[in-house]
Amino acid sequence: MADRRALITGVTGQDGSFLARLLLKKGYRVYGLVRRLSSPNISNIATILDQIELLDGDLMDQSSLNEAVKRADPSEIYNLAAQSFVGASFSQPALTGEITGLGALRLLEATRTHASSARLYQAASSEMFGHVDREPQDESTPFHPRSPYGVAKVYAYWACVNYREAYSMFVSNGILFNHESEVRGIEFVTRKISDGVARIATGRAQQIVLGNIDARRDWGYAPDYVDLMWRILQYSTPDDFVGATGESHSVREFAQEAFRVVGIEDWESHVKLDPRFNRPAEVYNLRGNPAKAERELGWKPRTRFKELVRIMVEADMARLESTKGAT
Ligand code: NAP
Ligand code: F7E
Repeated sequence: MADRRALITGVTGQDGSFLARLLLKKGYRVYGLVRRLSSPNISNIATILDQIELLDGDLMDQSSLNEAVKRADPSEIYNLAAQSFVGASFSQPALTGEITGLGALRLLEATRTHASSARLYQAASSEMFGHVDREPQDESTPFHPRSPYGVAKVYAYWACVNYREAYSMFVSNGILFNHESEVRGIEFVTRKISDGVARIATGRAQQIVLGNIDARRDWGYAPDYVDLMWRILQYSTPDDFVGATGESHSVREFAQEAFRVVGIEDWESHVKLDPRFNRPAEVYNLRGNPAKAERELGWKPRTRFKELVRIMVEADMARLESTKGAT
């Protein structure tokens, strides 16, 4: 096999940590970009630290990206780093634009200058569709982002298309719908619920406080989606693909199913609504059509809604059981 070298930005995050494991299994040499924090955030990659090489760098800093790309000399680059929380993008819009939008441009520039034949994957998002006028959404659905995060992702998406057209680079966008897992960040609604349900079931808490529980999302399982990222970069040409399950469920249904996993039926008595968690502009309903990825890449999400909820709740229950006495 030719020397396959991958550089992953966002390697410490949910998707980055699953993708690093997938690429190691496939025999890649894996480099991960990590930014400096006062306390290193490496819990998701702790068990593979001896198999990957970490490179210092930040999407805010062009020279660090140049150095990381030169050092890794990658055949594939996965840009997964972002300020990825939609809620925070309303309170930190300029920072989100810098990291999630301009950060992608900086990485494209580093790639154009130092690894122009590398294939680059951009983590685009269903948040770009935002206020939708059709269902399900696919690669031809117009963008109408509803948050500074969505706006920044649209910028990054078009920057990628532009580098493809202007410099004939192999740059592809994966327009992925929500995907979750047992290592999903705690502020996202699915993990907030699975963690909250586990706390209630083990007597550590009484309630979960949520915002708009009528919002609907197309939720899949992150390990299925990192496999799609890899397939997108193995395709014959650079292109854009939607990744989704094709089903949508409300936050309310997610909560009901999560409480069902632990045998709590009167779930509504454990859920409090607080407008503090509502967003200035909401994305009410997203459901994707993954037909192109299925047809061209042979990709199919394997994990369905109920199984996803069960995986997440059981993982949080196990984590709390293993730290008995802790809060
Ligand atoms: P995540 O868990 O929030 O991970 C984000 C990663 O970005 C972390 O490793 C974080 O590092 C890193 N990062 C943040 N700011 C950075 C900066 N200035 N420079 C370098 N690295 C920085 O996100 P995820 O859920 O894995 O998502 C991966 C990507 O897919 C993101 O771009 C996200 O926007 C996009 N996306 C996600 C979904 C989804 O449902 N999960 C759907 C569509 C698109 P620290 O550990 O230092 O914070
Ligand atoms: O919200 C509603 C909230 O924060 C989902 C990111 O990975 O997916 C993610 O963005 C829905 C929204 O994810 C609470 O209003 C109700 O309608 O889990 P979320 P998101 O905004 O869909 C996309 C595809 C990405 O690209 C992003 O990076 O749930 N909701 N109550 C709540 N949301 C949160 N966070 N907390 C609540 O209490």
